[in-house]
Amino acid sequence: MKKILKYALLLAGMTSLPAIAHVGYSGRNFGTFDDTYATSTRSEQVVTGNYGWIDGTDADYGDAHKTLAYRFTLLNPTDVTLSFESQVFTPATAGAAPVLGVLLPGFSLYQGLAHVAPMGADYDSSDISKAYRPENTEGAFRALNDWKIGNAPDTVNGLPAALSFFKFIGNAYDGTGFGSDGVADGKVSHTFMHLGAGDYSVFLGGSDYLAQDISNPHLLDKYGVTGTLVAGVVPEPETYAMLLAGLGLMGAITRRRIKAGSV
Ligand SMILES: [Ca+2]
Ligand SMILES: [Ca+2]
Repeated sequence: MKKILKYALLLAGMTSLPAIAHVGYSGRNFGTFDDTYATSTRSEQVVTGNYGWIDGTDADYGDAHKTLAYRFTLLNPTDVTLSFESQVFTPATAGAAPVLGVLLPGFSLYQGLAHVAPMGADYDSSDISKAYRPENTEGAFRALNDWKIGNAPDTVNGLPAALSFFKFIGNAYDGTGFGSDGVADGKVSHTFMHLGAGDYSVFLGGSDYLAQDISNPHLLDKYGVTGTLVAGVVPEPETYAMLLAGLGLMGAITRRRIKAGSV
């Protein structure tokens, strides 16, 4: 599998833009939340390959380039639900091809953030990343463990290279394998209870392990995804009761109106 992957990465390197080669959160910052109930959605994000998340569950780690990084910040301890769903769409860029593949999404949540501008972005093949991770690993990404990835020295500002640290909290993935959500429908969701205040990163990618095979005609396909974060304390039961009572009342009024109109 390793040799296959190296060849695949070579191909991927030739066909992908440099901009997606480093860990970045552009377009994928869910925002900052306290314990007030709030939701945030980030749509039309694109990941290459349908295996990026699950490839980081094995002994030789995974390639962070085949994942997407999201971030959010909590000001107070609270619950957070993260949901990801495969999204077929046509990018707004003129002449861009539609993103048609159905992603089987998998993701992991970590405490910590990658380096963000003005610091240099982290990447798998930086000297400091390679020095940190074991030899013969496919990349720095680990789906079920703590992990580190670093940037290059900043020669302009005289800053040394540094490692970012991601402390593993939990994960979920779409599919029917061990530990999956049991239904391969392009959707996965998980609630993390009582997260503390601080910065968090989510790494998302495909969860079809066999999709990384070089013979897969969809090896380098692009997959679209929309992600939703729900933060804060879910409304109290009394609030639900009032809401349901209100809906019931509206339903009764509507039924009465329909009936009245039909007479
Ligand atoms: Ca791997
Ligand atoms: Ca599912």
